Amino acid sequence: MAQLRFLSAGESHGPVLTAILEGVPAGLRLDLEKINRDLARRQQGYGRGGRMKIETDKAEIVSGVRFGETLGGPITIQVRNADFANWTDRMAAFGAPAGEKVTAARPGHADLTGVRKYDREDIRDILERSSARETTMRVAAGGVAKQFLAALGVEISSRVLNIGGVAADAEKRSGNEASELNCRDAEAEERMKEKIRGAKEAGDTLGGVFEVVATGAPVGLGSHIQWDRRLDAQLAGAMMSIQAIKGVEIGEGFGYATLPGSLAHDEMFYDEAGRVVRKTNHAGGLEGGMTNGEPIVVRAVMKPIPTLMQPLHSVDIATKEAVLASKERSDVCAVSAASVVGEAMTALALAAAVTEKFGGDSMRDLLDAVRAYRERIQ
Ligand code: EPS
Repeated sequence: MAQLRFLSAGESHGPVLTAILEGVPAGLRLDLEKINRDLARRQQGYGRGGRMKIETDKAEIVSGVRFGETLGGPITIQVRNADFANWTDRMAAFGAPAGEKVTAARPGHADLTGVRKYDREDIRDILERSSARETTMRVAAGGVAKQFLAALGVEISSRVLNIGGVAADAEKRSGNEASELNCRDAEAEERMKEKIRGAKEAGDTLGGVFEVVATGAPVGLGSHIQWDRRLDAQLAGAMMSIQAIKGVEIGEGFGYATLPGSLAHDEMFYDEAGRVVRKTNHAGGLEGGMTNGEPIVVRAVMKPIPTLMQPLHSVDIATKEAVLASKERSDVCAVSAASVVGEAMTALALAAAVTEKFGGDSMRDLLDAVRAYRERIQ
């Protein structure tokens, strides 16, 4: 079975971040600049911290691509951490330990459970890997998946819908493209920024909601046949795996709780050409765990970042005393960055479903298979 899979490696302040993406068919022409544009979009966002002034993330592809085309083998992508220059002693792979241990756990972070589970004495051994810096590699690998999907006519976009309780007008689906928060509602964005400024002054942080939409996906990705083959489950899992995400909904999602069945489902009609059309998309493009041809709509909620400049009550794992949680340089709000990561995870989940259904050796065979299938179900 063709499988597209992805691993990331690297610590937040280590020398380099790496992704290995396997299962991309041979013969896909890749544009490195497009990947780098997404990496830059992930770095932007009102409310990001000082680290983003240090980094200018750029992808280097070191395997699986030759003369701009994929070879069918694992694609290895690397992004260097510019900040490593300031951490060479504290993040050295070998040599004597340097730097003070982090011992005050942050509520809401992997810190406490991580040191217990992995038998570490320094919370840094946990936070370096649990850090959302890792999402750089999701965006890099997702950038390849996006270009793969684009060859089939699938386009993926995102927008921020809520930050700290300030909601955007969900009807505004375009406009305000130069947004600093990836928000299509310019007026709401100003209020979101004000809210972020207020949180920063108070030493606090904010979460929010973003939405990812994928259009043009072939009908019938995923399957109703088995629980783990349902694409909605795979998409939800992919989205939920993003650091700080605490809830995911597809289409109407939690809104279904208040709708009667008569208003909840997307009625089917024939158009003049005899094609099945829908006037609504409550299902968010997925019925029975399969794509139904409508736009795929996934929303996720991100909790506020757990690193607070006005720290919460916590415990010190070395002294066993009550302390305030550790303060590290961090972001006040990273919801717009998470929305770019959400695009990448959606792309990776959809690309895996495409290769599972249509095979994954060469782009020529895959595109032929997609074309024949689309003709059959017309
Ligand atoms: C993060 C803490 C901050 C963020 C980081 C995620 O990093 P630092 O500790 O170096 O200031 O900037 O995000 C990124 C580096 C990134 O690329 O998104 C954390 O603890 O999760």
